[in-house]
Amino acid sequence: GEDRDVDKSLFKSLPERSKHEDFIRRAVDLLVERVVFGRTSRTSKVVEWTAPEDIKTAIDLKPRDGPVSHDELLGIMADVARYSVNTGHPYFVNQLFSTVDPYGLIGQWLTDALNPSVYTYEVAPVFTLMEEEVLREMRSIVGWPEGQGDGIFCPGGSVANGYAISCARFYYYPEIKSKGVYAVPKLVLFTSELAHYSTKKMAAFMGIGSDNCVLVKTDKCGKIDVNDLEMKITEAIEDGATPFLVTATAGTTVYGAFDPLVPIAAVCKKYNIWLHVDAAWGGGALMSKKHRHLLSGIELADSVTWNPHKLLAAPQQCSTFLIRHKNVLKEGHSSNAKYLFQKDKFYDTSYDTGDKHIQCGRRADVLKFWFMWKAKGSEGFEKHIDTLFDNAKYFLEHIRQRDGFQLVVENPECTNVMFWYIPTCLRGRENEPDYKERLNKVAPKIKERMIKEGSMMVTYQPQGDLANFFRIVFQNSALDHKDMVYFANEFERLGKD
Ligand code: ABU
Repeated sequence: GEDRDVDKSLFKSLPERSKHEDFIRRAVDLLVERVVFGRTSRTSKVVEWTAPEDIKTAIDLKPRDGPVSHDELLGIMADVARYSVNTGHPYFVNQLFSTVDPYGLIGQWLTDALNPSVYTYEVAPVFTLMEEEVLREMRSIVGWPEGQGDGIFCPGGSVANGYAISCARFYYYPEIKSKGVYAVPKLVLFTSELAHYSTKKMAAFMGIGSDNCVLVKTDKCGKIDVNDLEMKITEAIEDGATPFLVTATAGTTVYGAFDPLVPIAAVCKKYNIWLHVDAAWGGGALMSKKHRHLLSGIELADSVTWNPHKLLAAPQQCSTFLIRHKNVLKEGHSSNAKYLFQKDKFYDTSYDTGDKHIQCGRRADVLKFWFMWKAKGSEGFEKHIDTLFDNAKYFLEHIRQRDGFQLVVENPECTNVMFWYIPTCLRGRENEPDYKERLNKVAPKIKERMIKEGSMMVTYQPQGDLANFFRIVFQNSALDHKDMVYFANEFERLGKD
């Protein structure tokens, strides 16, 4: 009965339980009032910019020998929130993640309150089954019949892209698992010059070597050049190397470009190469009937990275690796530790799914996403995606018509919009020799002003020969057209000479 539940709770004795219960209730109130709702109105600041030395003064960061009181802890919580970036603010459009979804947040809190580690069914029964169901549904949305295959939640898109390398390599060369890189030919993989840096990084991490991650040219929209891909594959073969993987991108990090998956899949088939699609960013568009054509051909992939914490706005971190081949993850990564994955348990041990991961202990990232899915349904996600694309289109059309804005990519495909803001002092001076050098300084200056005022957060970057330009990213469907006008006005205000 209830008494037994209390005995089994976190708290050993009643006085201690009361003490902790009081603290937790006050802390949750503070979270709700000050963090979740207190800082997300459009009139509050996105960030309270503070220099490192001032944060060090404001918050006692050093762990101390003695405990501090609950009141002090609550004060510390408020300070941590105050000096942290308010990523749930509507004007935080800096990154490929932003808003804190209320259902996602509660799912995350429930996860943390349960404190699971998803490796065996015995310690994570619900999460194990939830993962199975959600991953199957995601595979089915990708387009694999009946959601066939396998998948995992993993710590970020970079790691998911690493799993693609590992699975592809194991698929062609199973001896890699025990004999290592010494037993296989010189392997090369291919991705576009605008793909996420993780593929190159993972090639280095996995002993393939970053030089053997060949970067393929892109066109002016940021899409991979399929002719260049095929040429580079044949060159590698002529040089005696063995191409084994192409990582295409569905939604590149900066331009939001979608590589043409159907012709890439044809090249992969011709040369017997694994096709991985990094849809960490763009994968969410699969939920929309209107926009899923952007990923057409994804069903031809051998594996896919798809991060619900990006376009679908699940809380950080929620990242998946999906694979069409049923047993490769398990066979490629299992190590059968007997202290954890005992085969003589009383239940069906195929539910002990942890051994297909390279991690041991693992957060249950599924619940927050599952809970959001339950709360909104697939149609809620579809509406969210359609709103994001609509806002991006509105912003694009708006700045097209305003003086001082110049687009980097005329027709961006995703919800990233890239542009230069040209202050009046630089307008009409494009042909002057120091124009690019001066333009290069504009974005960092505007960024400094916006951060110091806390009025919005938008990132900038150079790209190849291009001077620093802004990339605004729409990932929060609580924004509306008025916000789009606000952003343009802000660039104009902050970009005054
Ligand atoms: N994969 C992380 C992307 C970071 C960003 O541009 O928001």
